[in-house]
Amino acid sequence: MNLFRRALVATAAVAALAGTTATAFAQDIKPRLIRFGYGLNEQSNQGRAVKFFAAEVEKASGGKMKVRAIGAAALGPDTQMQQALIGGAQEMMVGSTATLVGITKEMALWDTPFLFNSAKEADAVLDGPVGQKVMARLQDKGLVGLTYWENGFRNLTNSKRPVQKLEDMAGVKLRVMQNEVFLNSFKSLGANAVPLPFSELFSALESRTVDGQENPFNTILSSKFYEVQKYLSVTNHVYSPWIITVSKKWWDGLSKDEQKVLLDAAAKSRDFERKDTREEAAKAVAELKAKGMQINELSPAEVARMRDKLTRVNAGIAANVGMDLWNETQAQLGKLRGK
Ligand code: TK8
Repeated sequence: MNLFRRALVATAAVAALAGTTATAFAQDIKPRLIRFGYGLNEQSNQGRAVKFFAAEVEKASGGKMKVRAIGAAALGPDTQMQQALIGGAQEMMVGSTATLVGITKEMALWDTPFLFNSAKEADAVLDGPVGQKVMARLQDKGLVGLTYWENGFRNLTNSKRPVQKLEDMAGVKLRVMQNEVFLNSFKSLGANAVPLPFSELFSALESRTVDGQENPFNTILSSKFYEVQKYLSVTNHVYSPWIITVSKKWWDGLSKDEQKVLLDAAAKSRDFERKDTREEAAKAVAELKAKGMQINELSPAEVARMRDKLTRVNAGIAANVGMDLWNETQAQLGKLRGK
């Protein structure tokens, strides 16, 4: 080995040692088991992103922090997991922001029908000051929000008839999330809205306890709703975020290094999840058609009629989340739209 090569090898060895030291010794990281619950199945966009997050945490903590991913609502529906986090019986979860409104009323902002016109707008507002402010409100309630993931724009499915116009909603028994805004929105569209946890949805559709539901394309596909739903109407009536939350009780006992591992992994998982979800959504319509669903778009005139009915719930949301937050959101959206 010549001198130059020997020097190179020595440098590499020192660098490798320094790397090990930094991850395994210098950082204040203890062995931790993190029970991370979620509602969809392992094969869904939610399942893939939780898996990604788990791998990032293990890698960054030198294998000390282990994430046990528990999907398909095996730890209970969103609302039950939220209580487990608050009480400290479970460490982490990801779920719909819509099921958090009973804990933090500001979360209802995201339930505003037609709030965002594009995923780009959603990213800007959720990751910006408004989104961070809403997330920070969880802390007084025993939860720490880490980041928003994309659930997506919601669309309507049912087993009765294609919904082409407002009147077609009449009498459709429609499952909605356990959330007042969704309940009022669909009642005002003429549907018979029934709140149910997601974990009970498939069997409710299968047994015809309800006729329909609304969720993004990805979920209609991954939860196999096409097996029990014939009609899909592309309504894009609201953008749904998911949010990663941590038990504050547990979080407060973590070292700064441990918290950083989770924050960094959350940030990476956000980018992974949004990209993966958007790629899947772009292909989903063709797949759902191939699975036998009858898909219809709504005419612009019908979308306008629906929008008109739905935006009537906006005043109630604004009052509920507070005018300051509402106005700040509208101001940012105005800027984004170049107004
Ligand atoms: C999954 C739910 C789901 C939501 C729903 O836990 O309930 O319809 O869209 O993603 O949060």
